[in-house]
Amino acid sequence: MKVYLALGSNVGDRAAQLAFAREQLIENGVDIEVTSEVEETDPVGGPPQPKYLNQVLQAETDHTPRQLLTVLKQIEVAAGRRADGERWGPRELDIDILLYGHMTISTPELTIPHPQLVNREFLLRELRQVDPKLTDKVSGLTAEQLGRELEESR
Ligand code: PH2
Ligand code: MG
Ligand code: MG
Repeated sequence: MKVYLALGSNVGDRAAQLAFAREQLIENGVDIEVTSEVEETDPVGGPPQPKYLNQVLQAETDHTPRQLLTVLKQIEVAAGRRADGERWGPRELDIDILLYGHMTISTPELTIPHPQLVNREFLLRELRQVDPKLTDKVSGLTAEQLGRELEESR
């Protein structure tokens, strides 16, 4: 299955933690195919906190969404993230599933597509770097068009 993941870090050696995430993903059955640039972004939501480094990846995996989520959580913990951290608070490493094929999932643990995807300019900008033609089923717009609309609405 083709998946799109978002990496984020705003505590410690941010670039090293993103590199650790990419390395661990590959070791755990998530084959990274395309990477966006690593971008420094202002924090969105949560308490006052340092700037993030963010990056979007396109990957291929045989894991189910739930298995993939378990793998991502293990990598976050291995990078030093505390499980009891504040919602939207600072973190060593965050790995989110933006898209899992064309699947939509809505459970307490997992919402796919990622609910913040269309609200965060940097996610759309990075997503369109890895796949500009990717299309949103609801609006019929490509990542490129959605990103431009969001930028123009500011
Ligand atoms: N993640 C959050 C909260 N706020 N802001 C930026 N810029 N980047 C993030 O990855 C981010 C955030 C919680 O997941
Ligand atoms: Mg997140
Ligand atoms: Mg997360």
